[in-house]
Amino acid sequence: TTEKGYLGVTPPISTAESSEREKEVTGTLMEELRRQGTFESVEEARTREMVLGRVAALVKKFVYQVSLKHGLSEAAASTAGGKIFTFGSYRLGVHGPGSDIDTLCVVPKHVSREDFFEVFEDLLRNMEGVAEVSGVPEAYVPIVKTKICGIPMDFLMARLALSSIPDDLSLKDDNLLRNLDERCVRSLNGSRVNDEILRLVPNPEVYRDSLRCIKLWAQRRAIYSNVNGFFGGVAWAILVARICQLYPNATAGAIVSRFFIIMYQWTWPQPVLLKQIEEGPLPVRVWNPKLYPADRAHRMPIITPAYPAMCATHNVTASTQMILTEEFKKGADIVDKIIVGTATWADLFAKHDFFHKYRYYLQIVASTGDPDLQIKWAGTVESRLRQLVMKLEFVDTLICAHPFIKGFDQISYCLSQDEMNQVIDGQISETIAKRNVSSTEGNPDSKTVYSTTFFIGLHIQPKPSGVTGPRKLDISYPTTEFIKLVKMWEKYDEDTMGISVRYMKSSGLPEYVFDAAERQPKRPPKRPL
Ligand code: 3AT
Ligand code: MN
Ligand code: MN
Repeated sequence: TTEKGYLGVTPPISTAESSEREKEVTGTLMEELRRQGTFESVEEARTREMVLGRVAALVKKFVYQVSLKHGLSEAAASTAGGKIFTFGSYRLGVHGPGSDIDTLCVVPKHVSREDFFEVFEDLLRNMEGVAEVSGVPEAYVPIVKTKICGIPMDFLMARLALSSIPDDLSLKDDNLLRNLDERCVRSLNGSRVNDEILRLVPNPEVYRDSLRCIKLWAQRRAIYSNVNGFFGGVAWAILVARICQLYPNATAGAIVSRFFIIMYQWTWPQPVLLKQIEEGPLPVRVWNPKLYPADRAHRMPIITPAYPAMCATHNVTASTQMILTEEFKKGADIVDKIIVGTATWADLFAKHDFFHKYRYYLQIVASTGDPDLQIKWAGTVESRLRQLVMKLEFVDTLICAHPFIKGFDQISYCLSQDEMNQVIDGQISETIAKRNVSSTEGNPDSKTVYSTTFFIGLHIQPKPSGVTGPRKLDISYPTTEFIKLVKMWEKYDEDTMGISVRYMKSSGLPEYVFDAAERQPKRPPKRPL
């Protein structure tokens, strides 16, 4: 801890030990987390460590080879070093089976980004147990994705202004960021944020168990998604860390129970901070609502603890705030019942009811004829859905526009232009849906359409009593504006990419949104007149 005797921007709420009952429910929580399959096997854990050991050696070999290539002496090349830092769920210790290992490769100044995407990628390809290496050097945060011995890996790279990278290098010093390329600053950020979070929680073990619970709950409730305006991994990690600071001696069960009630009652837009925001050596913006109107617009600000401080939740809209708040309340009620023994942890992890919750939905379909292009086009449409949500929020009779956190991918084999139009429009008939690739092979008219379908649930004001006839809801303006907006994408091409928005009753939802166990109860046909 620090000179003030506690971690965080205020003193703790309580430094008391947890009660016997809280300890008891912590035990049942850990059992439930195991039952839900959130932990990896001992064998997988061993594989991860082995893979990380080999990757650490590979980065050193990479730096050594590139150093020689750039004309450094043998002696200088062998002291040039190179070090890996993990971040993401693995670093926090809350990863599940199948999670990736997010790995930052830190290299000395004479090793370039081009070297990383040529030499390092090549070294990876030739490493034993490596499958499918794919580099995306042009990304906002350039990345190499691969799988080593079955473990998915994400590699970022940062080149520091140092001639060698010692094994005991720490990334804590803000001055390391001086004179770096912006992509390197961004690549360093994830790791620096994670390290700060771990430094700022009083008890890492309690923190990990609590965060594992909250992550599972948020995923099940379909509110784990940064792009759609809910909270992403970093935001959840910071929130749980803040509760841990407020109850430094509590067990995980107690932290989780305090989490829901504190988050439900939080007086937004008061920000959630793990430490005071600091200025630093770069000419970059630090989150500051007093100075910047854009920051003032953040509804539920959760601020990252490493310099430069940023808001991890700038995507939250009026609707997603409403939904998050409602979920905090539901969580608080369930946890209260768990403490008194009238509910179980399994109740907390119950699946969301998004596709049963609303009477009306918007269905948004992004389509192309090419699987690689589809990923980019669907990603673009998804990243703009928030704009549609925000425009819908302006519609008078609409209380809430609830975006679902994932799109549904489909491949359709069409035999006519008519069928293609149906798919592009999001009306995939049973005939098309059931057709498979083998039945269309050799047919010259067959066209494959890749589509990704997103849904927005619409909570519409009930009709005032006494008023008859359908409630008017004019969504044509938001819809048209949204379609215009996605078509402004620089790679948009009218001939190869489709976008459609359709308004539908819940009875029109496609079968694939439901689990086998929760097939939508088809209402019996009305009695004939
Ligand atoms: P998993 O257990 O891997 O699902 P995670 O929290 O590790 O959970 P990710 O691996 O997706 O999640 O992300 C880890 C960090 O990587 C979080 C963020 O700092 C960074 N990150 C994720 N996606 C992107 C992205 N598209 N661009 C830049 N940084 C990203
Ligand atoms: Mn990860
Ligand atoms: Mn990742």
